[in-house]
Amino acid sequence: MELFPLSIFLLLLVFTRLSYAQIPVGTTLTAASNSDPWRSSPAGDFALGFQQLQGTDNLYILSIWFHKIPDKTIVWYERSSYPVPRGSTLRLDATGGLVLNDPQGRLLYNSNATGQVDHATFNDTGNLALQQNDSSILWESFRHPTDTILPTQTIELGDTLVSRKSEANFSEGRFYAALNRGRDFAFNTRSVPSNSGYDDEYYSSINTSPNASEPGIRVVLSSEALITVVKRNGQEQVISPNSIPPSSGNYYRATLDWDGVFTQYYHPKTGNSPGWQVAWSWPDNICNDINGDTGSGACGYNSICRIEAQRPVCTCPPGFSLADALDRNGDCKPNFQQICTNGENGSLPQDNEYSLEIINNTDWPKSDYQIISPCSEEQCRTSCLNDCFCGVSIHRGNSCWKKKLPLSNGRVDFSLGSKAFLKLGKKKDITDPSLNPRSRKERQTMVVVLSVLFGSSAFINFLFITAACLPFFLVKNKKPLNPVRDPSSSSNLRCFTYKELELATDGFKEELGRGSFGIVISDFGLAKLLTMDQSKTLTGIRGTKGYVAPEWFRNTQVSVKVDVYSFGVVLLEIISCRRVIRDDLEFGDGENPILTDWAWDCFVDGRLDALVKNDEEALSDGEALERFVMVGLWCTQEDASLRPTMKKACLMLEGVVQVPEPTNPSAFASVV
Ligand SMILES: *[C@@H]1O[C@H](CO)[C@@H](O)[C@H](O)[C@H]1NC(C)=O
Ligand SMILES: *[C@@H]1O[C@H](CO)[C@@H](O)[C@H](O)[C@H]1NC(C)=O
Ligand SMILES: *[C@@H]1O[C@H](CO)[C@@H](O)[C@H](O)[C@H]1NC(C)=O
Ligand SMILES: *[C@@H]1O[C@H](CO)[C@@H](O)[C@H](O)[C@H]1NC(C)=O
Ligand SMILES: *[C@@H]1O[C@H](CO)[C@@H](O)[C@H](O)[C@H]1NC(C)=O
Ligand SMILES: *[C@@H]1O[C@H](CO)[C@@H](O)[C@H](O)[C@H]1NC(C)=O
Ligand SMILES: CC(=O)N[C@H]1CO[C@H](CO)[C@@H](O)[C@@H]1O
Repeated sequence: MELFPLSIFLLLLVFTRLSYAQIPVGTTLTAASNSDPWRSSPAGDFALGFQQLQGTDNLYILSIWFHKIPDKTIVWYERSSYPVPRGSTLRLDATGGLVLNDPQGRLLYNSNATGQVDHATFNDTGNLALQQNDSSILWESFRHPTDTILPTQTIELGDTLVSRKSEANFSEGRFYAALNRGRDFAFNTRSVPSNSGYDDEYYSSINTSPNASEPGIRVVLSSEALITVVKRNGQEQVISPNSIPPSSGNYYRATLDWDGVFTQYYHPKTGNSPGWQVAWSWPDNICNDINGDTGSGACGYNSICRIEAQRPVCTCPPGFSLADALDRNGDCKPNFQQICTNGENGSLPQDNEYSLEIINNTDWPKSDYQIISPCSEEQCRTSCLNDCFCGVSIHRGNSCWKKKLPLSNGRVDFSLGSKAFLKLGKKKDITDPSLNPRSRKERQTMVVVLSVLFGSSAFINFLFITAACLPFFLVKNKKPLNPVRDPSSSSNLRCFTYKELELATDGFKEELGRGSFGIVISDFGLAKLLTMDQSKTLTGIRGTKGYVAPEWFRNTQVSVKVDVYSFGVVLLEIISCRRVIRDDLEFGDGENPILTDWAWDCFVDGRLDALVKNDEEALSDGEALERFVMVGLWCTQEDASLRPTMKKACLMLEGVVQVPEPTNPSAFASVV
C-alpha cells in the first residue's frame, strides 16, 4: 500500500522529463547543410536551427519552423543577424542565453538572459524557453515574435509583429501589427528606415466590437486557434471567425504576411496535404483600406494595386518599371526624364515631350494638388499635358483632379467610372541604370568590341581576342581588371572594355615592341578574306619574326591558321609575361630567347614554374596553367594543319574539350 503512490510519483517524473526534453547549457548548432536542428518534444512538430536561404548555398537564417511539413514553414527567426554565413555557430550559454557567432567568432546575436541559464525547453507549441535551474523562464521565443504567432502565443502590450520585406527576404517590411496605443489590435504601415508608424490603421479590432471604450491589454491566439483581445476588465473579445477546422487535426499559424495581409492558416497534420490553407484574412481589401496621407499605400509609390482573392497585386503603370525588380510590391520609377523648362507651375513643357496614356477606373486618391471643377474631359487632358508639375489627371463626373509624382495609394476601382490621363515623357531616362540594365551593358560592350576591332591596329585585335578568351588570373604583373560581365551568361568568357585593356597593357606600349607593326599583322583578322591570289600579292610582308606565322615567309598557302599562330604567340606571352623574342640579357638561366621554343622546353621538362617565373598566382592552378600552355603550343605549330581552329582553341582554353599532348612546334621546320 505504501509503494503504490511512490511508483505513480516516479512514473509522473519520468513522464515530465519525456514531455519536456531539455537542451543543456553548452549545446551548439552549426549553420551547415548537414547539421541537425534541435527538435521540439515530445512530437518533434517544430525544429530550431539554421535554414538555408533559397537560391544561396552559403547563407542561412536562425529560425524555428514546422518540421513535419514538406516546406518547413518558418514561424520565428532572428532578424538582426539575417542572413547568417555558413559555418556560424549557435551556443546555449549560461550567461549569454542564445549566442550566435560567425565563423570568425564575431558576435552576430545574443539573446541575453536576466539570470543564470540552466537549460532550454522546446515545446511542441513551438516555444523555445531558456530556464533557470528552478525552471523560471529567463527568455522565450514566444515573447519575441517576428511576423507569426502560434496557438497559445500572446501579443502583449509593446510587442509588435513586423512583416517581411518580401516572400524570400526576411528583412523588415512596411507593415506592422500591435496593440495600438494600448487599446485595439491594429495594423499599420510604417516608413522602414525610421521605424516610425504612419498612424493610419488599415485594420482595427475596435471596428468589430461595439464595446470600443474598454482598452485591450493582450491579444491571444488560443489553443483552439481563435484570436481574442483580452480587455483590461478581463472581458474577452473574440475577433476571428469561429467556424474554422478543429485545431486538433491541424497545425495553425497567424502571420502578418509580407503583402500586409494578416492571415490565419491551417495545415492538416497528417495525410495527403494540399499545403497551407487560408482560414481567413484581414483586411478584405487592403488596396482600399490603406489610405493614409503619408506612405505609399499597399503597393509602392507610383504603383497600382488591385485585389485578387483578398490579396494585393501590384503593377507598374505603362512607362514605369519596378525600382527593385525583386520587390514586386515596391516602388515604380518613371522610365522617362521629367523636364520642366523653368520649373514653374503652368510653364509649358516643350513641344512633343510628353504623351498621355489613358487608364480607366484607376485612381491615386491622395496625391492631388489641384482640383478643377467644372471641367470637361478635354480640358482635364490638356491641363495636365501643359502643366509641368502634373503627373496624372483624373477625370470623373464633371471634375478634374491633378496629381504630382510620386503617386501614392494607387488602386483599381471599377465603381469609380473614372479616366486617368497619365503623362509620359518621351525622353528616356538613359542615366537610370536600372532601366533595362542588361541591354544597355550589352550595347556598350558591343560598341567597344566593334570600335576596337575596326578602329585599331591588328595587334590590338589579338590582344583583345586573347583577353576575351583568357581567364583573368593569368594576366599578371598588371593592375587588376574589373571585367564587364553579363550576369545572365553561364559562359566563362569575359569581355573587357577598351579602357581596361589599355590599363592592363600600359596603353599597349610596353607589349607593342618598337613600332614595327605600324607599317604593316594588313590585318590578321582579315586573313580569311584572302584568296590564294591575293595572298601572293602580299609576299612583301614585313613583321617581327615570332609573331607572324612561318608560312608568310615560305612559299606555301596562307590560311586563317596564320591568325591562330599569332594568337598562340600572344597567349604564350601573356602566360610567361615576356616578349616573344628577347634580345636583352635579363632572362634567366637556360632561358631560350625564342618564346615558342622556351615554352616547349619548359613543357617537356615539366618546368612550367620556370616559364611563369614562379608566379604564385599562376601556379596555384597548375592544371589550368598546363592547359593554357598546351593550347599555346598547339596554336604555334609550324605545320599549319596541326593548329586548331580558333573556335577549338577557345573551347580548349575554357576546358570544355580535352587538350591532347602537343608535339614540338618546330619539328616541322627541321623537316622542311
Ligand atoms: C544583449 O546585450 C548586449 C550588451 O548589453 C546588447 O548589445 C545587445 O543588443 C543585447 N541583445 C538583445 C537581443 O537585446
Ligand atoms: C509547454 O507546453 C505546455 C502546454 O502544452 C505549457 O503549459 C508549458 O508552459 C510549456 N512550457 C514551456 C517551457 O514553454
Ligand atoms: C541553482 O543555481 C543557483 C545559481 O544560479 C545556485 O545557487 C543553486 O544552488 C542552484 N540550485 C540547484 C538545485 O542546483
Ligand atoms: C532584403 O531587403 C533589404 C532591405 O530592402 C535589402 O537591403 C537586402 O539586400 C535584401 N536582401 C536580399 C537577399 O534581397
Ligand atoms: C459589451 O460590454 C457589456 C458590458 O460590459 C457586455 O455585457 C457585453 O457582452 C459586451 N459586448 C461585447 C460584444 O463584447
Ligand atoms: C476605357 O473606357 C472607355 C469608355 O469609357 C472605352 O472606350 C475604352 O476602350 C476603355 N479603355 C480600356 C483600355 O479599357
Ligand atoms: C506661375 C503660374 O503659372 N502659376 C499658376 C499655377 O496654377 C494656377 C492654377 O492654374 C494659376 O492660377 C497660376 O497662375
